[in-house]
Amino acid sequence: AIDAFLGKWCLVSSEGFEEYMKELGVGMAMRKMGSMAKPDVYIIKDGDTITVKTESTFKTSQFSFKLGEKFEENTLDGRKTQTLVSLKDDGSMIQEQEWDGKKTIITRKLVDGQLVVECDMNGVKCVRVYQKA
Ligand code: DKA
Repeated sequence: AIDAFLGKWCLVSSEGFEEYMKELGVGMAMRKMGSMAKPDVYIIKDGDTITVKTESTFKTSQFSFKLGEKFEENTLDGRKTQTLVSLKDDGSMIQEQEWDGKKTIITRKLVDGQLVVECDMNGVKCVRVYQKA
């Protein structure tokens, strides 16, 4: 079921990202760069290891995981989180990040062939849409 997520994706729209980053605690300089970046995201599978690589002129980073197994993630904005990625029955992929007693959830789902990424931190939500390259 993860297979539909695999490939190269290009950001085509973004709503509420600035506010979401602010709620995460991202500083102003990085928020500016984050808002301007139009990243390409590669989702790759090798056996049961999945890698999500985010590439932009501003920064490139990646994380790898196995579904249902907690791991330590170093996020683009420099947080070190305990992260768990799982697949829900409806086919969406849920990434839960926990750090310093805080928590954010990033949900990825496929809608009409596009990858829709929804981020939620304390109810501050953002939606980013990617198109298959
Ligand atoms: C995405 O994949 C968004 C994922 C959330 C990134 C949060 C931190 C970014 C700071 C520059 O489109």
